[in-house]
Amino acid sequence: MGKYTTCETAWCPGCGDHNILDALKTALEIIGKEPHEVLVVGGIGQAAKTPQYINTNGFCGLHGRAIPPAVAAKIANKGLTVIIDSGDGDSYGEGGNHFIHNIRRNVDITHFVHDNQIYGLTKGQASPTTDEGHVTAVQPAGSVNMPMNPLLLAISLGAGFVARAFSGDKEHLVKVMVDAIKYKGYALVDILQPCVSFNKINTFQWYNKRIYKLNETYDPGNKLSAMEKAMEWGDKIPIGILYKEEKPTYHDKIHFLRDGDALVDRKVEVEKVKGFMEDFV
Ligand SMILES: Cc1ncc(C[n+]2csc(CCOP(=O)(O)OP(=O)(O)O)c2C)c(N)n1
Ligand code: SF4
Ligand SMILES: [Mg+2]
Repeated sequence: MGKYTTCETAWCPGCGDHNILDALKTALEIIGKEPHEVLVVGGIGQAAKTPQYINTNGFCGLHGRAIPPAVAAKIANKGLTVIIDSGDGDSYGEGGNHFIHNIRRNVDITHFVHDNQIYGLTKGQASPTTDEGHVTAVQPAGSVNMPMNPLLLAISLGAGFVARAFSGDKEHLVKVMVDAIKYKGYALVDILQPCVSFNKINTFQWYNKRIYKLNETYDPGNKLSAMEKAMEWGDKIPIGILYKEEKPTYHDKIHFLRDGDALVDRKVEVEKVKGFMEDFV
């Protein structure tokens, strides 16, 4: 048995979440960090239960609030490998504002989004990535909103690692996860994840018919091609690393964080702090 273990989950049999949890475990085994060196963070939702199912450090935030504690943990403890594992609603809907502004910060964290194009836990309402016209129990005439394109948004905001994977292709998913975790800076992987109970449209078969892998002739360093690939959705859906660029992280730009020990390992100089506080009395 490896260092990483998972436990029984409350997910439906056949749900795409199972493969993502397995792939995460395999990716962490490959990377070789100890479980205590890793923090997995979720918000609320089916996907967001992941931190409860793997033997790393874990944190469950409020709905839409996976990104702020993940960023805070990395700022406080730069030695931690910080991974967000959460849903499309959590990451792009309730957490949309955090998604946008933390891309701009480029903190060195990895963001895996279980994108089932639906609110799974609350039984199938439209999420930000639900296709227009998709009929749900509370959108009986079909979703009227245009779906959000998280990959295009992330690339346009300057994210340095933007990828898409599919929960039905675990081998490929593991490879993308390993590259994303190793990347220095904010890395987004949107993982297409069929919700077998509440999304009867975007099924394993639906994705299998459309998905194709980007091959070695594709250049992930070309931003315009990456944007074009991010917009490809319909009869053909590309998976793989759409965009990759090395760039300075938040810690690289703030010397106080970059140099010296992690904040959690520094001595707090109480007398100095008292002095500052007295200025405000
Ligand atoms: C602020 C807030 N709004 C709504 C909810 C209700 N809620 C809980 S989980 C959920 C849906 C989660 O969807 P997603 O993030 O896509 O995860 P999934 O269950 O599909 O994996 C909603 C709407 C909540 N808990 N908090
Ligand atoms: S409701 Fe959907 S997302 Fe949630 S566990 Fe079941 S199949 Fe998976
Ligand atoms: Mg969802």
